[in-house]
Amino acid sequence: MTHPTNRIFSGIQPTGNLHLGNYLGAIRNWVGMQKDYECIFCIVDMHAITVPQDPAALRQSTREVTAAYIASGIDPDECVIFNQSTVSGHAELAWILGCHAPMGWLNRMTQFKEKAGKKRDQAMIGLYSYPVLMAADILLYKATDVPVGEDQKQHLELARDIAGAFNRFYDVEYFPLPEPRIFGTATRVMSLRDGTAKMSKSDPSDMSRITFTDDADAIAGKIRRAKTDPEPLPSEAAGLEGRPEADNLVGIYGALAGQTVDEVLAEFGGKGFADFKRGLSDVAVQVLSPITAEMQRMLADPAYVDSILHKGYERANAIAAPNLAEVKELVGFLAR
Ligand code: AQP
Repeated sequence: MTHPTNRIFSGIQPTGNLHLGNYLGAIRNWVGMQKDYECIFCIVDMHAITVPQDPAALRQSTREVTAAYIASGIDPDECVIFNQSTVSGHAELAWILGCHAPMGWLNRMTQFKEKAGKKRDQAMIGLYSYPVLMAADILLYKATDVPVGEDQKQHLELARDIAGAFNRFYDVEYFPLPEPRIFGTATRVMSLRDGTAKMSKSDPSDMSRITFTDDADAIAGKIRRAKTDPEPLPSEAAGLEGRPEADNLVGIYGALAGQTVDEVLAEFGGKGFADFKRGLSDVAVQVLSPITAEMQRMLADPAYVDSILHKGYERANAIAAPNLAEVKELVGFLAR
């Protein structure tokens, strides 16, 4: 049984406009990994429908996320880029793994609790079993490493537990246990309206996030209206404690400009937010404008985007299909 030695799997849900959090927390790090790893970057449309989606919007978002990957610097010749639903092995393996994952493990998942809220009984089974599908995504390719944000760490640990349970039950080292790659430098970007809430596609307020479809004026407007506090910026990182909005904006500036928090504060410490926000707008526009322009250029030619996804499907399925056949054999399913 062969195991790849350095294969990455990661994905983003096509649930709306990608935002600065997706870029700084995920995509930008992937760009840096493609030289050292065999990379599979998925647009996880099956995960997207764990909450209601409009079909036309889902199709459009799938193309947008694909274009955003490539415009951000992911090379479609080097990396496999595809949408999850085209490779049926994800659903098939999720079923098999779901038969090896006790409900007690899933009951601990905090994302389900947060997303289902108080209406737990009305939440869909798909939302509940989301982490099993995520385990299938990773294990279908025997990925060795998974870049994850802090928020997805618990799901990855579950994927490792499920892989271990499967291996033990069939008494075989079939699935490698995927390692989390949590970036020390990855930024957890918070909402522009509330420094304690994650910047998110599903936040009802568009003013809470900077998206890949915002032009320079929109970016500047959102930053200008971002929530702050009345104090000037501190001169050292310790002074950001208890000031979530200031902390978030300084963190974003540093991530975009490639500076540490102390370097940012060395420049802006003692100044008011008006000066700082002008600087932040400039650096945000500088980084995002070329990406959004390239994305728009690609989206004007949907057939090109679809051709990338089709090529990605063929490459992904070529890895997935033999793995799934081996899994079915181990489970004891008679082949056609
Ligand atoms: N605010 C964030 N800061 C840093 N990283 C973030 N990511 C998302 N938001 C931030 C990272 O982006 C990747 C893909 O996320 P996803 O779309 O699959 O799901 P999500 O984490 O649930 O993102 P959203 O925007 O909050 O989507 P919705 O609103 O649809 O649930 C992940 O690597 C994530 O860490």
